[in-house]
Amino acid sequence: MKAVIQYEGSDVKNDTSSSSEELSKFDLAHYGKQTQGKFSLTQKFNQEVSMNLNTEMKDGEMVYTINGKVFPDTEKIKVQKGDKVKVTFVNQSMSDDHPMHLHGHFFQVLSKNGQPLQGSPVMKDTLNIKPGEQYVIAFEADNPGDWMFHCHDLHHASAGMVTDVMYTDYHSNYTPDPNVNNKPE
Ligand SMILES: [Cu+2]
Repeated sequence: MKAVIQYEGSDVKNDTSSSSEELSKFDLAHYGKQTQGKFSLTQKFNQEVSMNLNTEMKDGEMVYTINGKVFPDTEKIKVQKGDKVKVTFVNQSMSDDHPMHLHGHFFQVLSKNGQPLQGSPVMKDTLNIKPGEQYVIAFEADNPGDWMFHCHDLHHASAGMVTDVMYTDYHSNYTPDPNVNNKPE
């Protein structure tokens, strides 16, 4: 889309398009200077989790699965405060992107398609995983609660691609109002 900006009362039209300019693509695997991040691929983790993301037909409906399961049957990630958790995402869908989003935490991206990140450590709370891609990320369980971990394509989330990070030593005293028709996705 292009829009010409012209100020009220002015006849000057010197706003030219820059659409032919090639802007460099952001590549998170080679962005900035390499420095020591919070996590590394070679360190010890308390847990290593695989999340295979897929698009499947189940009972005649298109669903979006984590390790072949749809929420609430997906495996929860159970943590204790201080745990360091490594997660490997693989997008097995033929044509669906899965922007995976973790509530309440930031994670570091450690590798993309088996290649360790070469630039600055990249911290995110959402990472888009394209079909066929594999990423390894890591986070520290430093924020007790029950947190959603889900695809941020909310159509995919509502059709299954949701799990939880649950702190085993945390108990919420919050009771949702049953009269509020709240759909968490
Ligand atoms: Cu998705």
